[in-house]
Amino acid sequence: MAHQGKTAFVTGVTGQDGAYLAELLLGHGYRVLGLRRGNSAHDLARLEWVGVLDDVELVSGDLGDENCLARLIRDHQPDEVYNLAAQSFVGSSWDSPFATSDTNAMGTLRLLDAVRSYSPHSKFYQASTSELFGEVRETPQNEMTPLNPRSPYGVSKAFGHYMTRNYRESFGLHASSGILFNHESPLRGLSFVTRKISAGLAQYKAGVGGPVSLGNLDAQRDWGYAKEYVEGMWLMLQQPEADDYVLGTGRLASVRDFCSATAQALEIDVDWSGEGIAEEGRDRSNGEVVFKVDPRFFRPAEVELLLADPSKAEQQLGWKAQTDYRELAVLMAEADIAAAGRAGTRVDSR
Ligand code: NDP
Ligand code: GDR
Repeated sequence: MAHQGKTAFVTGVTGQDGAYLAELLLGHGYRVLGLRRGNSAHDLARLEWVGVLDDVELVSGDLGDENCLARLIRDHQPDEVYNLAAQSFVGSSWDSPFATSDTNAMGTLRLLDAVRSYSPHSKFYQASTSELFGEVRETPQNEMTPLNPRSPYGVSKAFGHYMTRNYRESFGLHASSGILFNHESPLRGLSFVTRKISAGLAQYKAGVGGPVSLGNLDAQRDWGYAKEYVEGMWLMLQQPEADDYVLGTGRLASVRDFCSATAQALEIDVDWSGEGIAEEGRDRSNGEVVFKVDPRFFRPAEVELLLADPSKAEQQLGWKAQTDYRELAVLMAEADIAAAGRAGTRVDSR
């Protein structure tokens, strides 16, 4: 396909946000180069799902390989670089802190340095996160809130965040960080709690799965719809000056609330009882346990509450989240009930 427009280089293109961002950029007429580290058909499923697999130009590489990143940036001179690749599961970051840090911290530096050395005109987007705030001291959180990360993932992302700012200030790169609060979709990985709930409950509803085992039901998050958030990423790179922006809905819900919203979407009437690790949710229609607590899913250090103040993005980018967590639960449940019973929808063990 001949492209008259800009070229974007997207790391993490096989992930949830990568697929939606590729769709958005192609819609704007971009040539999209996507970094792919794997070689299985499985990792292309999301690009296929959004219908862009044939339009994204996949290039092989890894954030661990600085020569490869330098070569790709030098050869393609992209107008925009979106660094979405990461070991993005907070829970695994305690098991693999070195690999998490190498990808999320050093990988970001490798890419920033390739841009600085070989294509300094490229605009750069860094996938920063509300996990930077960790154990919060003020609520809601905005761009000025002090960082206090509470997991190896959060610490690794703090390095990437500060390095992006440092390259902006030191070398004049147009490098922006999006501090994005949790955003979900039917493309969300099966380990993350919202998708674990929607896929698990859809399997229960379809008669092919048992109860959904969860950790901390009291954790509260600001959950939005991923498809809307990639628009915010793109808008950040269309600004005359690079900057940092918080994206979120400005509304809170607990893990338990998300369970109840998903159950409602699937017309399962849940009766909650018990406390702590004895808490459970039963299907009123037959008394079967549909949600239970399993201490294996508690984290060594929990982030109890994250709530965005997205007013800067609203004022400066004209960006505003549209979908709240209940609507999100409905659209995820609908996608998972359609898929339930088909291969490849089993809920991960963690
Ligand atoms: P996913 O986990 O769905 O996608 C991560 C992507 O990174 C995958 O394409 C994965 O490839 C790729 N990747 C992992 N390690 C490497 C590596 N060493 N080299 C190259 N590619 C690699 O994440 P999301 O789409 O949900 O998130 C996108 C980004 O935004 C991440 O950086 C995440 O930390 C951050 N973020 C996400 C939020 C959310 O709520 N979704 C909120 C805030 C920030 P493969 O397919 O091979 O595994
Ligand atoms: P998070 O998302 O850690 O916020 O990181 P996740 O969905 O994993 O957890 C959210 C909250 O739910 C609690 N929880 C469980 N979590 C999982 N995964 N599995 C469970 O069984 C479970 N039970 C309760 C967690 O303890 C937590 O409090 C996501 C990722 O996308 C990051 O990459 C991103 O940076 C942040 O969102 C913003």
